[in-house]
Amino acid sequence: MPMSSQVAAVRKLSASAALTVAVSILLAQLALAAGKKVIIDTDPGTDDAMAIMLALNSPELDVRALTVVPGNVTAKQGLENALRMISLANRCDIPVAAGAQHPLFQKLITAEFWHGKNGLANIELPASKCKVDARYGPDLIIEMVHAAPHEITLVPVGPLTNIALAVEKDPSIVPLVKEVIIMGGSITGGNSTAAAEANIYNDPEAAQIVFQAGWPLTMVGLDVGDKTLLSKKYLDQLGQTHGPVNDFIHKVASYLVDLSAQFGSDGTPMYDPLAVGVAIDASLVKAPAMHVDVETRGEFSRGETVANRRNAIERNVLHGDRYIIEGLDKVEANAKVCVEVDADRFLQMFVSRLRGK
Ligand SMILES: [Ca+2]
Repeated sequence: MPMSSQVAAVRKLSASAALTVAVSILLAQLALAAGKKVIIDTDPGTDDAMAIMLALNSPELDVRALTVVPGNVTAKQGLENALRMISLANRCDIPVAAGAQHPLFQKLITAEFWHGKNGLANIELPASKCKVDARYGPDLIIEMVHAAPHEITLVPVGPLTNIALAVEKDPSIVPLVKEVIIMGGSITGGNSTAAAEANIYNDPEAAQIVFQAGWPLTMVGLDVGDKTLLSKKYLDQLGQTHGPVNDFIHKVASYLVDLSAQFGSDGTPMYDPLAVGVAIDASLVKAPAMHVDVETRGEFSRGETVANRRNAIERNVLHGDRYIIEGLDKVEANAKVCVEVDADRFLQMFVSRLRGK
């Protein structure tokens, strides 16, 4: 082949390679523009408010619905809060559905003590322009998962009642859900009790159903949330810019930072927002695989997420009057448990997404 033909061939090849690269970039951008489809199941809730607004202002996510569960506040108050927030964000296109009215087997424990009388730091948002979706939350989850198989990520940031009801009603959704990213649990002690974190403590039976369902599950627990403190520094950054959502979240965060100060902390833990953060970018956390069970009995430990760090248990075999350890039996991991977080990177992302919104 003469030199000029070789050059032409190379040019042709480069042009086609460049085209391939351009097409893949375009496809990647389109995928990003579409965003990861998420349903947020929430008990709104101050940190729920921050989580929802983060999700709505993150291009990586496509929020398909909010389903409301009782927890921080009653189901009725939670629904009102969700509707007002979605209206403030001008997103009446997102369905907001009511769900369970109480935990599966126990009385509800509400947390106005931490979240303010209305659950939203006593901030009175304008009445909602958006209307409630008529569907029942668990049914809406079932319907959406079947309509977009392998595409929906569930982000439950309240007690797991609605998710458990959906699984119980239609177990066929389990292999069709892309993943479940939960705010809840802890492997280093609780906040409701010495052992239990509040979302799990509020419905341990529901949590056990969700943890054992057999889908890809990530637990963003109390312990990593406690390492992710929104301090005055970040609050002040958010206070420098303005917009309806920016100003609302600044007020919510101010309330929480003041509340934390009363309990001797330099900032407010970003529990629910971090679960949304992990949905946006899983590299924010380190999350080894473990087998997690939820304690549903236990004199002191009801609601504890009991994690097997070794993914094995001893095999004890009865010989006469005693058991003898004869080896180890493997237990399969059922959750990725967040143990470390790049807190500063997350907090910078949080502030940057909400500035001026
Ligand atoms: Ca919550």
